[in-house]
Amino acid sequence: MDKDRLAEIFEEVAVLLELKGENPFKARAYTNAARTLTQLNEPLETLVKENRLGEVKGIGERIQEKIKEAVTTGRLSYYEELKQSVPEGLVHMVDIPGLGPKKAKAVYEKLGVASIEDLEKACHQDQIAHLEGFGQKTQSKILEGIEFKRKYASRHLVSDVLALAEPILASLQEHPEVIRCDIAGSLRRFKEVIGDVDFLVSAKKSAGVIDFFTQQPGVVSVSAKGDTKASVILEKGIQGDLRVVSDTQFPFALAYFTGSKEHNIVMRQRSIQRGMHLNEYGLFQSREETRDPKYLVPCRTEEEIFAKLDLQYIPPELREDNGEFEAAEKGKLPKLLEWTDLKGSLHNHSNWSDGRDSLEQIADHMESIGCDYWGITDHSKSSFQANGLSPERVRKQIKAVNEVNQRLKDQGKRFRLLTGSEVDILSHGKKLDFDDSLLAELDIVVASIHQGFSQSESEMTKRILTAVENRYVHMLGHLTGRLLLEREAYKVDQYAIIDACGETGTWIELNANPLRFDLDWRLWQYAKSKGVKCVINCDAHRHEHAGFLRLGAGIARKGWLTKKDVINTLPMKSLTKELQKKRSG
Ligand code: DGT
Ligand code: CA
Ligand code: CA
Ligand code: ZN
Repeated sequence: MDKDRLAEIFEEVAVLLELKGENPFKARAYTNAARTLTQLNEPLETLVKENRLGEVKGIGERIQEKIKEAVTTGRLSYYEELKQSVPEGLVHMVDIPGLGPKKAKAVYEKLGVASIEDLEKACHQDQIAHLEGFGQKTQSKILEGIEFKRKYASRHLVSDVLALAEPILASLQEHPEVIRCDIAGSLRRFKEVIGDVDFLVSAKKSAGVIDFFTQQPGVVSVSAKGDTKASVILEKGIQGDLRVVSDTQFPFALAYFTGSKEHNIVMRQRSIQRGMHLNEYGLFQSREETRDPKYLVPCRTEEEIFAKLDLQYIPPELREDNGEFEAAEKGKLPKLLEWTDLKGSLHNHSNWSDGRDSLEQIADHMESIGCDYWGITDHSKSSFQANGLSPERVRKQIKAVNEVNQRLKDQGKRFRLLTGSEVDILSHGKKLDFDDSLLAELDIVVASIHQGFSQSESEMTKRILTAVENRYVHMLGHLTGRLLLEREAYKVDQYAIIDACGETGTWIELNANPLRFDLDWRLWQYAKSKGVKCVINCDAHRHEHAGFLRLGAGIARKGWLTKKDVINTLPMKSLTKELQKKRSG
């Protein structure tokens, strides 16, 4: 057990002791010990092995024994027993602003309230206000605290976080004292869902930068402000952390705070195997944990750190300990897709179904932002809630698309719309919403599920497989139907579907709507191994959704995809050829 984990445990022990109403000095001793541990410069193992715990200031004999036990056995029986004796919900209650251990204990003893949910109920029933020492004001503060904790403890879509973080990064970059700055953490790794944003800055002096950061537009409140760190709450309740370091430390801190934790652990191990120590302060030529500059192995950039550990530069999106080390060791990391490789989106909607814009408007806009083509795949008739098209309307739309294309051609433009349909995979009879004869008339056919979500996994899988086996279906749309942070995926055997797609030459969409990112990035390496191509689709319902291409590319990178793996990097001519393959095969 390392000192950070043990420090966390000691903090929790202190809370548990307070909840049990034990002597406050005893609780404080654990809080102090926790702080001492995090500031320790040596590994605990060394101190224990050499019997030198007594040298550490502020740690009494009783706590020394606990440290020994934790370090040698990896467990702390005292902590485990304490935990058993206090309801778990009560521990969570302590974190509510306006409550704390003393009040939590009182509420528990007097009303038997032992969870946040029960506490909220008791507030609404006006029970808390009538407890001795509480009152109306405290009660409403507790309710606010619960609200706050729910909202701000939540997780956020990468798109929302990016929209707030990028302007702040840009403005930090402009600050005169800032030397280098970047975003670290899960946002830099491009996770689909983000906890908080981590900004990192190098500067000669930090005070001005910290003030500047806390005054940025988008900052709603400042939760903490120190000499080298600050935490703020941004709009939508997103937390932002800033750390200011020296420019020498910058690349090391950037690598450390980019994570992931799992990736960092391997990096650390690699440094130890080479007689060094890597942490947020630097890479040190030392067999012990240290931050002493005299052992520093200077590195100007992350590239140099990786090189010192005999690794190719690992792009942030791949830092999940998901095979990147094996590949980087051999210099075999793929050259990841760039979003600018994308030439258009093949699954999109117009005002013929539930989109906002007309065919003319879509063509002009997508041409103006530099696309080569744009697929119009409105809903099919069974999606009546989305104004799905009947076969007659589909045929009319084909004509309308051709007219737009004729106009573009006359204007000497290269851009073209493609005709298509997002055809429903029906829930019964294992069928698609349109006959093959109609599908054969379209440039692009996307098959998706929009109804009958509650079927069993085997039924759902079979249903989708009929679409895969149809020679006119080019690709599957949003395979699992998940909506991040809103709706779980329906049950489906994704591996079986991927296998079948590989066998039939069917593509799978990476739906780039940030609520979906479906197929998930974790499955693309498998899909690739089965020879399945990816299509990064905006599923656009309005012009602004064209921006999803960039987000989708980020997720594709996270899934290790290269330009070659993605169909809509192809120029029009090769795309048209690819679109014919399955049909004629
Ligand atoms: P999030 O914010 O939950 O979306 O995810 P991250 O990855 O941004 O996590 P965060 O903000 O808690 O910390 C940023 C990075 O700092 C994390 O990816 C790795 C590094 N880090 C934080 N705590 C630890 C730790 O205890 N051990 C190691 N090895 N790395 C850590
Ligand atoms: Ca973070
Ligand atoms: Ca953080
Ligand atoms: Zn769609």
